[in-house]
Amino acid sequence: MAEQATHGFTRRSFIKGAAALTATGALVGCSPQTQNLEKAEPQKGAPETQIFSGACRSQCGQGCYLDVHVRDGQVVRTTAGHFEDGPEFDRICPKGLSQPARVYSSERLQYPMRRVGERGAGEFERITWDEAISEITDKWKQYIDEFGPTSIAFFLGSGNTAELGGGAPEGSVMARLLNVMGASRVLPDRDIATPMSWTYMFGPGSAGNRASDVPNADHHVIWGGDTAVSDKQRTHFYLEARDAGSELVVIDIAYRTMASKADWFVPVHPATDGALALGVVREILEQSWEATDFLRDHTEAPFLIKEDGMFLRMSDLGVEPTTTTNAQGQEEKVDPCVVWDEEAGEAVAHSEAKKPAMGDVPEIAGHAVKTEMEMIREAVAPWTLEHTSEVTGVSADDIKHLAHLYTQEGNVQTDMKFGLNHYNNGIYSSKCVNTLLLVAGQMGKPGSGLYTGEPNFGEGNVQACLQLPSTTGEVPQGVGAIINWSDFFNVVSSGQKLGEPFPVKAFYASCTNIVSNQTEQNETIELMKALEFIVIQDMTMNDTSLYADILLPACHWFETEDLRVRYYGNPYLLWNQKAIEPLYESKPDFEIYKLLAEGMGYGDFFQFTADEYLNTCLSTPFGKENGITIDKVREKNYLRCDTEPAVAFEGGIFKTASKRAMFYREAPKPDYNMGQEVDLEKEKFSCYWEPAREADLGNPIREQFPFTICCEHMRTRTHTQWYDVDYMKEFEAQPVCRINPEDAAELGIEEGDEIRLYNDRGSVTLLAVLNAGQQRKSLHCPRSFLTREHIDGDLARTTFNDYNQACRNQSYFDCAVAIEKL
Ligand SMILES: Nc1nc2c(c(=O)[nH]1)N[C@H]1C(S)=C(S)[C@@H](COP(=O)(O)OP(=O)(O)OC[C@H]3O[C@@H](n4cnc5c(=O)[nH]c(N)nc54)[C@H](O)[C@@H]3O)O[C@H]1N2
Ligand SMILES: Nc1nc2c(c(=O)[nH]1)N[C@H]1C(S)=C(S)[C@@H](COP(=O)(O)OP(=O)(O)OC[C@H]3O[C@@H](n4cnc5c(=O)[nH]c(N)nc54)[C@H](O)[C@@H]3O)O[C@H]1N2
Ligand SMILES: [Mo]
Repeated sequence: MAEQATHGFTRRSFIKGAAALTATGALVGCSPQTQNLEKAEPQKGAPETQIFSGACRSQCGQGCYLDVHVRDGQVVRTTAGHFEDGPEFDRICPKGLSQPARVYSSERLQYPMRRVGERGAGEFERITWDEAISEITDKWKQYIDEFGPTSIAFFLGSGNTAELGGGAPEGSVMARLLNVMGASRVLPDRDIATPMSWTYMFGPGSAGNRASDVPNADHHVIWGGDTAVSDKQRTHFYLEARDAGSELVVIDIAYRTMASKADWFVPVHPATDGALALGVVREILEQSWEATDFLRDHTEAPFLIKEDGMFLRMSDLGVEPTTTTNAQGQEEKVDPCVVWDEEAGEAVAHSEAKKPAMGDVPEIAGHAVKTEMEMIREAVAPWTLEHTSEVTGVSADDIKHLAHLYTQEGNVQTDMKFGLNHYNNGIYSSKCVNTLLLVAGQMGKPGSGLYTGEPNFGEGNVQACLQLPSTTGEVPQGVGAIINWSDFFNVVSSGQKLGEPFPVKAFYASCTNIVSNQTEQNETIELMKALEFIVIQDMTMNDTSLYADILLPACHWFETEDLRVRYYGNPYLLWNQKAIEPLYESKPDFEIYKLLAEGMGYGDFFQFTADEYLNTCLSTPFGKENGITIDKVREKNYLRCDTEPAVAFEGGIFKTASKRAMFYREAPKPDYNMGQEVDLEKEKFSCYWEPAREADLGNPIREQFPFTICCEHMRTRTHTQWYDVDYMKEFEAQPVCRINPEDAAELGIEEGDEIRLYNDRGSVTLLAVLNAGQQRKSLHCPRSFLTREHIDGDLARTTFNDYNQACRNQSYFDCAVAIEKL
């Protein structure tokens, strides 16, 4: 395998290599390298090597701690850093190991530049920093005078997960700049559905158990994720648990790397996981295997719903509501939900009941009522083994086996990843799976629940960072307006938002490659053409940089100090030292934001040092309680932050108002407003499910466009980062499409053929890879290639840019296409 991967590649040998890699999963679990690499004695006379502390800061969720080796002012290699108090988190992967190639990449932006050719043509001239800043701020001031500050829209991507240069979505320095200016903020709207389902049912905050709890599970179910690719540094915990005797189950639409490691692989049709979960719940109830005590004591299953869909509350029994002060200091009405106490034979506030009834509750105070448990039974009734099997493709025996496993075979821990999230029905599928976990009682105890990685420090004290007063005591005016990505093109092209005039003229983006990464690329390109003035701040000449009017070169992570805050692979805050001087004329983002603020006349708002800003960020309740300051992080360059316990919701105490897990909401709210029509009935109950928009096999659109594309995340890149690292192309050289061999035979497609995938939105041409791990009519195309790397078109041109009615989430995988062999 290694030989195949490192020798000269023809296109054909690459394809074979790629297929083999996919099936057997080379590159899995890249292990710590420090021990082997650090022992070499320096050669006599050779320049001394200095080691600086660094971190991988792309949003792959891992955030590995790196030692950055510098010789003669040059980064010469990277190895895994060492945590004295957590060596199980000492990790590095090929991305971390190839960082030096990114530092010295020929794709780096070297100077500020001004567009001279047509938009998108990539023709620029070199300008000075002074020219760049004054050109930008002169334009911005003109727009503000004429159209107001909301005519300037900011977008922050996930490229740099450190606080000064990129940061948490809310609290970064860029967010401060736009708050000071009162500008608009465009939201990326991704990765929302599944996490939102957790908040919806379990309450806000971290929902998962931690790595230290992984060994306590008897079974691990990875549901919709290939962790060997997308959660590399957590995967070894699974493999160690499996070797120690736990069962590894993978529920996926294709046989990918983790399926190859699993004891049991359950293939499911795309976007039907919600249906599968409902079928499993029905079978559990059929066998009376549900966790009755857990449901009664720790969920809202016994809560009563009236015929009008509202909760039966104490006020219905004539008890006046009281008030309390909530965590935000606001007054809140308290009108507790009522349950039927079987022991007392009366209706009481849920917290007072000795034994709440789960069904057969008499009429109370003139109201016919139903428990949520009864509603669950009704909702799953249609999901018979036959029907579930027909929709999901999972056999009746396997559905029964899942029901047995989740209730009769000990502790089950579930890893719900973004395989469910990236469809239009992602919110519903995720809630149905949550329902299964609750009905099975697999939450709130060791070895159960969700495993979502380590908790992180979070976004820091966002409000304090945004509210820092200026030297003259002024407070930033706040975000001028929020624009959802899906609405952005309409707003820009129509000059209206929600039917009111809303001119947007200027766009500023940092840490993102939106042209490649947002859905429906042709629309993104139209958008980029419709905007009057575009500033892009990045490290590379990626697809988005090509559209800039002014390009600002940000320096590489190793060229400036920063604090790594957001990650799931380890529980640490990481201090990144400056290892080398910024190359060319690139600057730290922190400095660029300050220059822009000064140019706008807002310099007074940016008179803090990096340390002052970071200490503000660290001043969360947890930070204060534990005396966390930037100096403390710098003592060892890493600081462990156990912000959450090893077992989430331990003892079945949830973070909801009732402290019970919720299945039902009487007044759900969509999480965005684009003037869309909403049928709120769908949003109320966790057992509501509907098929995906295009990925559903039964959709009539499939007659014209029979295949779906799962544009999965790539092993050798984080989104589009590392596109400029040739070592990585030895493993994933160019865009390919994995297709089931029988489908290929029907279309006369052979391994390595050029094929065109198309629908009404756009098309892409790439190479076919025959792979028996693919279901019929279901394609996998690793995404993250730039347009120029495709034979023709771009994978991102095939996806759609609409949202679910209540959840602002891009549906990357919900995409039907037809295939043409070229
Ligand atoms: N190497 C690398 N790691 C990354 C990233 C990266 O770009 N590169 N990106 C990071 C980010 S921001 C994110 S959001 C995560 C994404 O994390 P994941 O969601 O784990 O990543 P994907 O590779 O997109 O994998 C989706 C998996 O779900 C499966 N799947 C697709 N549709 C369905 C379905 O309907 N049902 C089920 N059961 N399975 C389905 C696919 O076959 C695939 O195995 O990864 C993070 N980690
Ligand atoms: N088809 C398809 N599209 C997808 C997905 C999918 O599964 N399929 N997944 C989506 C998901 S889940 C996500 S999270 C998004 C991610 O989308 P993006 O957030 O756009 O991700 P990246 O491609 O990593 O782009 C980050 C950019 O930041 C730049 N950068 C890195 N460090 C710095 C820095 O310190 N300063 C500055 N100024 N720039 C820096 C990098 O050069 C890079 O151009 O992609 C989404 N797009
Ligand atoms: Mo993501």
